[in-house]
Amino acid sequence: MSAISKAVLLLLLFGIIFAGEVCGYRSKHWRLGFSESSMKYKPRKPLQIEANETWIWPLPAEWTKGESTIILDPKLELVVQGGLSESDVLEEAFERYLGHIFVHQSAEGKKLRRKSSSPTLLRLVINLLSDNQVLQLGTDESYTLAVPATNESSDVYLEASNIYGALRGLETFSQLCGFNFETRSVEIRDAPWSIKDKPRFQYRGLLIDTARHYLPVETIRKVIDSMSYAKLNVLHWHIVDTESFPLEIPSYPAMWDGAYTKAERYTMEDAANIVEYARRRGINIMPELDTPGHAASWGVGYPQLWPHPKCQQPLDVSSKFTFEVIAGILADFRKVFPFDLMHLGGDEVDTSCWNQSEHIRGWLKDRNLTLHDAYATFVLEVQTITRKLGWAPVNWEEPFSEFGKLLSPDTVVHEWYSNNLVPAIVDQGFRCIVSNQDVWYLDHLDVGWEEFYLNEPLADLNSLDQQQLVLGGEVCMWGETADPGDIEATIWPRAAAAAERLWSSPYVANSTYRALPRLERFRCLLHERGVGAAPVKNYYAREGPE
Ligand code: CP6
Repeated sequence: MSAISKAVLLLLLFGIIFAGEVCGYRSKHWRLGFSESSMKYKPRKPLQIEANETWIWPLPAEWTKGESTIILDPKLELVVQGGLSESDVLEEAFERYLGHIFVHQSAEGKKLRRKSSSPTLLRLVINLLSDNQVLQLGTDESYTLAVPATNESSDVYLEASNIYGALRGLETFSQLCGFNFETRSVEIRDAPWSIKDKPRFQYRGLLIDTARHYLPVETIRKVIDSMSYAKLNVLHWHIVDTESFPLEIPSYPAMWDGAYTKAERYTMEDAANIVEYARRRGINIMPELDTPGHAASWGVGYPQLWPHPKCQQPLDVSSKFTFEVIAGILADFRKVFPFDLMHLGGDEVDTSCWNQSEHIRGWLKDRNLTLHDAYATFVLEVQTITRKLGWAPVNWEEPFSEFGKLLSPDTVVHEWYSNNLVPAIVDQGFRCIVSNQDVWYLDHLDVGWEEFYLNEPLADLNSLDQQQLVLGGEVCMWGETADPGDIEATIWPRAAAAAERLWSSPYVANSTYRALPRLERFRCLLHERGVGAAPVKNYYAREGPE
């Protein structure tokens, strides 16, 4: 190849690549400690994506873009029309997003606002196709977003089936906006934009664990805020476990004696407020009551639930009182948790304790039950209580593996432990949530974002019927090693990698190489919004000097 054709090829290559805002964190300090010559300052490289791409995280289903730049007026107005002509959820959300979009201008005061003589984009019109305001599993979150090519006399147009799709569209809209530090205005580049978007999976979850470390309500609110930025839609609240029982239970007022301290508790009103706070961001709360294992803290207030004072779990399977308590707790839960799904745990049950208790041994013998039978009886009884209260039960995978055929057919099986159990779960006709512990457990700090990104929930499922039983997936922030001080940095940015896997088409979101600059930028967005996300890549530790 001649030198000239090489040069032309290089030019072409650079032609299709263009630079975005400088929002990477290639610290100039990382070279310290290497040779003297490498310590001189080098400007950071701007983040780059290919010309036909978008920065939006997670990637939308379809988009087209143009080449003009339009300017957004800080006095942008919201107009809601269609199925609802006003919506406090959307009005509040719009105000929040204005705060995110105009963050620099609001910090610098009114004098930087654009003069009204210059044409700016003034209206955001949201057209709702229905007045449905119920948020449930399967609520339609699709939307279309059109940003015009010019400022003059045109609106940004967002259309959605309902307010929750509109919330997703507002998030996308906010990610198209950027502050231009030369003109000191907020602009949208590459207009006109036409975006058609919908989630790949209806269940896109994050687990938090308030038993191993208490999380203040404010921390939970911040986690909910950050989930909405990544379009996650279910917060799985693992409320109680062996270590503590932090939630008030009106039917059994001594139950929260099992909390660490009086300060480290939630009232039922706190719980109801969290549910409503999440709903206003398009996020359902799925509570978990883990039985019969992981429940020793229940016995602090009610010691009769322990098989034996020295052998405190699983909960006493032989006593009526155990199931009365569970029914009471679930009835109390039902008043504040409206989501269709109720997580009943059922994981990691070591039944040997039942054999160490004389009265339970006698109970088993009278009924001719094995320990395994008793475990099944327990889980099935709790499922029955749960179904009577109008929930579909969710269980971790162990009950499925141990006695799957006995489970109620509407059970959602939550895969986590066995590598590749999903095909077996859907073969039996059960719905499934995927949380493969090797790649989607956030407490595993050595697992990188690329592994989160590349986990495919539908791996090895060939038929559409099988695939449709996979509701989606969930990343798990188990609380043994994370507390309010580091939970954001442990969740983000890796949860965002899974969020794109769950939202976006696998045909588009298929390359970590292409995702990297976009994820770096999404992390900047999290920082701008006050979320303490960790570095995507620690360049100091992972790379040598250039
Ligand atoms: N707590 C509960 C946990 C875990 C599970 N259930 C867990 C197990 C293994 C790992 C991480 C978390 N801490 N209640 C399993 C679903 Cl590696």
